[in-house]
Amino acid sequence: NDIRGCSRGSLIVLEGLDRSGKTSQCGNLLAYLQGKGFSVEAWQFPDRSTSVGKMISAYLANESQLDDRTIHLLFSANRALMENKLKSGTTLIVDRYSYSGVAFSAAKGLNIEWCKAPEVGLIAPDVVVYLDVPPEKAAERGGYGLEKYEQLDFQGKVAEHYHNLLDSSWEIVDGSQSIESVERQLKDLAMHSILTCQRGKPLTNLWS
Ligand code: 2DT
Repeated sequence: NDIRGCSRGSLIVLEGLDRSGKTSQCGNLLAYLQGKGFSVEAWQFPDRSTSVGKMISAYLANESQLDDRTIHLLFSANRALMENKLKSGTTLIVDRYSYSGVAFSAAKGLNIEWCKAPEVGLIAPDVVVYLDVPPEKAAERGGYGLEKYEQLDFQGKVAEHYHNLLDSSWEIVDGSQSIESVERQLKDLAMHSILTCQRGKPLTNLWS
């Protein structure tokens, strides 16, 4: 039973507030798993390289205005297909996914079920790692940039919505710990998830 080949890859999602450390931890985890010889890719949503992604990017930079429902649907239209990648044995480490979609839009007051609807049926992650950092602490980390959602009061609402979305696939990691400590926990969670998928854990779908 070669742990590096044949069976499907794992879908590992990192979620958390802005400045929670997701992006650097995704990079570290990618390097670690590649070093172990796994087939692995790091993706991120929004994918700003596509034409829809460019519209999203302009919106986030306050260069365009869109109705809250319109931007929600653009984020949905920006999700890429994962099933074939996973089935070919590649593990995906994904920086934000549908949970960001629901938490950020619901924080603006949109109906939660409405927010989930366009993403019913997407592949569900095997593990969602939530990097838990209090909004105040995240805001202190070198400050926010200039993007639309990077404001303390709004991030507080997003955090509440994230907590309402928790289910059994979530692992909460205290993102206030040292980078090394967070990294160690992520490696363990990722390895565990990859092995479970290799042993035949079936793919499931979101929000059903
Ligand atoms: P980054 O700073 O990580 O590039 O995120 N967002 C993201 C949504 O509102 N809906 C979504 O579906 C996704 C994936 C979170 C850019 C911002 O976009 C928000 C922060």
